[in-house]
This record gives sequence, structure tokens and C-alpha cells, in this order.
Amino acid sequence: MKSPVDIAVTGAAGQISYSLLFRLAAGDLLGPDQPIVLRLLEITPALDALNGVLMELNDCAYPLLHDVVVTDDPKTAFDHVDYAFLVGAKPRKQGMLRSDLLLQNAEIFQVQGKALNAAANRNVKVLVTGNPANTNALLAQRNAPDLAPSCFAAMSMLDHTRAISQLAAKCAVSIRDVSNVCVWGNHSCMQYPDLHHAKVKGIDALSLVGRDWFVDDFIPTVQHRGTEVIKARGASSAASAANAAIKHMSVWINGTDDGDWVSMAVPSDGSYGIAEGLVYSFPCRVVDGQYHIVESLEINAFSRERLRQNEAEVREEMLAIQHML
Ligand code: NAX
Repeated sequence: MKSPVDIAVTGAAGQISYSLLFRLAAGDLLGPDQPIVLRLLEITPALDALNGVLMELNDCAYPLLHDVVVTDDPKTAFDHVDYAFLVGAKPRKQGMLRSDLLLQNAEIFQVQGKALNAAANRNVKVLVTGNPANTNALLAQRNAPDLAPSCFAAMSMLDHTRAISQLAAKCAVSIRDVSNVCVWGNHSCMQYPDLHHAKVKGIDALSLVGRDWFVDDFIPTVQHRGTEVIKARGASSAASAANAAIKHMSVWINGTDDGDWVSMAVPSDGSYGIAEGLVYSFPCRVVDGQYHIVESLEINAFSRERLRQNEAEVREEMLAIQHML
């Protein structure tokens, strides 16, 4: 048997983690012959609830689950981890300004960035899911100066899989027939799901679905899917978010399919005119565990404007927390 790999999950008593932890323990990320240690972080008042989740994990008798560490100390949670899922964040409460939400979450990700810097393995892969995900990832990354910026990403994979699913349904094809979809920008309602490069069975997707459906139906549906799920379910996306987190990390480890790419929010290298350093969702390919922004895609005026709006929003968020970078 291989030696166990340490995986940290924050917000471990929350609803996304309630799906994520069980899939990790079942081997959905690292496969059926890789034992894991789950290192679970929560705030102190949620530790009782987390102990309940621990009881359920134990009750599953997962052969791959070597150990579980439950803690409210970020350094203990990130000790020698190879993978970190930063899911925990403060929810937006009624009457709370977006700027307050940004600041309260900024404190969390500043502390966690420092703890990752001190304790995690140097090649750790850190995926930020907690919102506002792009800016939280930027904060964690900038507070971890000894880790390469490429150790960090924020999750736009749920937006990506939502976009694929909408396109496949419209064309009445299998998910496998869809490729080269991309979601650009911020994980917010501003995000830009783009079909200009997408293919369905190798055919240009826009020529199949038409521009009107793309602009009037597809884009707003993907942008507002999270709100629709809340309306229908009475709670925000959880299992689909956990699935996206596993898919993002899995692609980051194993690479993208030939010819295809995925959407990942990563520190910009200036590609497509997006200011260097901002965490922004781009089409990315992964080779040997390293993501690379797909270069030189043609961007028309329609797309360019949406890329610019997203950059402005991410920049505005960054300015609100700049003193903590
Ligand atoms: P929950 O409110 O169910 O769980 C969050 C958990 O985080 C709570 O148990 C809380 O105690 C914990 N927490 C708070 N501060 C913490 C800290 N400093 N350290 C450790 N844990 C802490 O939320 P859930 O539905 O699980 O969603 C988690 C986050 O994911 C939210 O910010 C949510 O907005 C975000 N989402 C992001 C998505 C994405 O695509 N990037 C999609 C799904 C989701 O909306």
C-alpha cells in the first residue's frame, strides 16, 4: 500500500464539505489504491458538528481513510498537506454590505495563507471555493510568499460544468460531445461563459445554437444558476460544488484531455490584457500538474467588453482588501 497523502478541507462541517469529504474518502480524487489523511478545519463553535461528521466518516469504514484530524488551528490543518480545499467562509447575512463580506472573509484567508506558508508542502495545490473565491484566493496566495503563486487557484469549475451541461442539453448531445467551453473572469454574476471557441462533436457550437440563444439564454442561465438552485432547493449548491472541487483538483493533478481545456481562476500573467496578479478565470490546460493559460484565442469586441467588466470587478474587490495583501 502507498503511504497516505494529507488533504486539508476547511469549512469541514459545512454543506459542501458534507458531500466533498465522503467522496475524497471513497477515493474519488486520488484513486482506489491511495490512502489519505483528512485534516479538517472548522471554527471552534462548529467543532461539535464536525465531530458528528467524523462519526459518520468512521461509520463508513472507508478502507482508504487512514486517519482524520479535526482541528480549529489552521497550522495543524495544513501540516504537510499536498492538497488544500479552502471551502469555509463567512456567508453573506441580510443587510450585510458586499464590502463587509469581503473584509470579513479577507481576514480568514489572510490567516490561512500564512498558515499554508508555514505548514504546507511546498508543492501544495490550494483550491479556494469559499466566496468571494477569486479575491480570497488572491489573499491566501499573497500571504504565502514562500509558495509559488501557481500553487493557488479559485474555483470556476462549477460555472464551467454548468455551461457544458446547458450546451449539451440545447444540442441534445452527450456531455462527452462538448469541448472548449470557457468561463472567464470572476466567480460572480458578472462571469462570462463563452461559446466562441466551443465545439459540439467537433462543430463550432455557435453555428449550432445561434447567437440569440447564446446571448439571451445561455449567458444569463449560467450566470444566475446558483440563485436558481437556492430558489428551488432553499439552500445553495452543495453536491455540485463538491463535484466541481473534485473535478478541478483532479484535472490539476492528471491533466486536461487532448485538445480541450477547463476554466480555472488563477493568478493572471497579463494574458488577454488582464492585469498581472489578479485571480481571474481563464481557459487553462494542465500538463505535468501545472496549469497554463491558453494563449492567443481570438477575442471579438463582444467578448472583450465582458472580459474588461470582469477585470474591473475583480480589481475593485482587490482594492477593498489591498491593505491585507
Ligand atoms: P456553509 O455555510 O454550509 O459552510 C461553511 C463552513 O465554513 C461553516 O461550517 C463555517 O463554520 C465554516 N467556516 C467559517 N469560517 C471558517 C474559518 N475561518 N475556518 C474554517 N471554517 C470556517 O457553506 P457552504 O454551502 O459549504 O459553502 C462554502 C463556501 O462556498 C461559501 O462561501 C459559498 O458561497 C461558496 N461557494 C462557492 C462556489 C464556487 O463555485 N466557487 C459554489 C458553491 C458555493 O456557493
